Amino acid sequence: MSAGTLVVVPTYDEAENLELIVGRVRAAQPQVHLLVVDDASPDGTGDIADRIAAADDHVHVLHRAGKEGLGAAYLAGFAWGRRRGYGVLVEMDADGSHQPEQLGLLLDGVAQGADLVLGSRWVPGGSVVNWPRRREVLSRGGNVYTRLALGLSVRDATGGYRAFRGSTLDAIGLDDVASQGYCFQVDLVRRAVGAGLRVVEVPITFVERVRGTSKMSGSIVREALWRVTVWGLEQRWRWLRSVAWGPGRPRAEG
Ligand SMILES: Nc1nc2c(ncn2[C@@H]2O[C@H](COP(=O)(O)OP(=O)(O)OP(=O)(O)O)[C@@H](O)[C@H]2O)c(=O)[nH]1
Ligand SMILES: [Mg+2]
Repeated sequence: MSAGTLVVVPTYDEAENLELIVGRVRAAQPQVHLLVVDDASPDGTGDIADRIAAADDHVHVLHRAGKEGLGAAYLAGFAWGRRRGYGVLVEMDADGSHQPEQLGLLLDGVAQGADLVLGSRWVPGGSVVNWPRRREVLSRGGNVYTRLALGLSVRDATGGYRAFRGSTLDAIGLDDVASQGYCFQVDLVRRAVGAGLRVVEVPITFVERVRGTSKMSGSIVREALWRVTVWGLEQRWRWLRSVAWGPGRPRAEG
């Protein structure tokens, strides 16, 4: 199974979307496996996932006790996949925003040697369909701020359609990842870049969800803003300290 690919799909109240998205992934890439990570959705998404999994040996389900956010769901899904030896782990939303028909672009990037492939709305060729203006402004603005604060060169650090080589997840150390929403995505990119791994962006077309409700909230945006700011300040402080004292000087605080 070490060469296998696992698409991790976190779900919270996606009853209207799940069957559709699983079917599209199965049709687009019949060899890949899917793991639905459901946080006890009140609308019965978990039961739908169980029913699909019972009829298809490429579909698996991880049930969690309650809603803990996107980041925690992905960490649980990644751990599940790594324990079973999957060599490539993919993040994909259940709401159809990440088109399974474009999954091949991400997998090609890994096959060509990338450690992390980001599906990117904000590189040439990338786009969003049916997004309200304010969402586009928020995403573009958030990405500009992230680039400036963290010195990252990627154009879309907040997107959630990406493929990780398994060794990438092992290398970046997931044990102390605490962030949840958009900043979970930023955190994983910054760790991969910081570890010197090969991060590439491929253009995707992001389609606004047609069914179900968004879990995006003001608190997710605020969490991203303050965490990115703190990471940026920490980076600058480390840089200033190395300029002032040199990298070789032992740290007094140990
Ligand atoms: N397991 C789990 N999944 C979640 C949680 N929050 C969101 N999700 C799922 O994560 C994916 C992305 O969530 P969305 O609500 O689409 O959020 P978004 O894509 O940032 O926002 P929109 O663009 O407005 O849809 C969807 O598949 C959700 O069902 C959570 O707390 N637990
Ligand atoms: Mg969405």
